[in-house]
Amino acid sequence: MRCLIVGHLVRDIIVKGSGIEHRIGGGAYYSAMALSRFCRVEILTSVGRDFPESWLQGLEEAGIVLHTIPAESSTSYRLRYLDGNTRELSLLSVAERITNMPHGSYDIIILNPVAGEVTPETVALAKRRSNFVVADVQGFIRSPHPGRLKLTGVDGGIFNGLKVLHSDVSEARLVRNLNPEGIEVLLISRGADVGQAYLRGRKYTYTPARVAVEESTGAGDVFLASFSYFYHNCPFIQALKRASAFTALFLQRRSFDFPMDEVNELAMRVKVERL
Ligand code: INS
Repeated sequence: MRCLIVGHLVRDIIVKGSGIEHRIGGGAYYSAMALSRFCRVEILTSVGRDFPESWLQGLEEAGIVLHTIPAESSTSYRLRYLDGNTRELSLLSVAERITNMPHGSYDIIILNPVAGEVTPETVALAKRRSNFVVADVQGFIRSPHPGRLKLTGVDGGIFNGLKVLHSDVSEARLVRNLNPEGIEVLLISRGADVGQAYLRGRKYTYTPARVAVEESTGAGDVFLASFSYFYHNCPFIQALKRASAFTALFLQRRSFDFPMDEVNELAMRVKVERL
């Protein structure tokens, strides 16, 4: 399987208590790492020369192919964690917008921007290139101007026709005219709490497996990518349970090298109900 992931790789500055860590991040990074164990992954992104070479090498070593639009500076966020699931974000710098796409056919295209870099035209282009396009709301509703994160809004019409759309519950409120029937699967997550999922407009709830989490960076990105892969290959409820378990194991370990057996075992503890 060949997958394209579109969005900025990010220089994350993670602040927890008095500790500071500089790490690679961005929805594209977490989605790509989650998929790299299952598929051939390419990332379409934009970074500047300030992006550490060793981080790019790490991606190449994971077998991920990069298509890079050069930029003056890379996108960078400061994420200050107040507790495992609560954080404050500040945008420090932004790379270039992504307005084109590599040619070729992809089994899955994941649009996972972090700072408004994927335009409605790029969403339309992706829909012409693949019949399995998925997206995360987060980067579509963020202002691209540096400073304390400002949320704008987006017209949900651009998401009609997508296979999967993921949104955090607080972000979903900023999507105007969001139409669950226009999207095959709509996933609305609430951190560790009960989430909602719509399959062609039919509502379900899911209760994620409980794990101890120190920080939640990348949770939505891993959930969206793993769900998309599982949903490409198995029925909806099974895909939802597996994606929720996969995300829980990632958050618990902050690595992707756990065996699928563990995912399948934990998936049995995820409750999905049709309303
Ligand atoms: C993180 C992560 C988050 C996103 C942040 C990003 O690395 O990808 O999902 O909200 O903006 O810096």
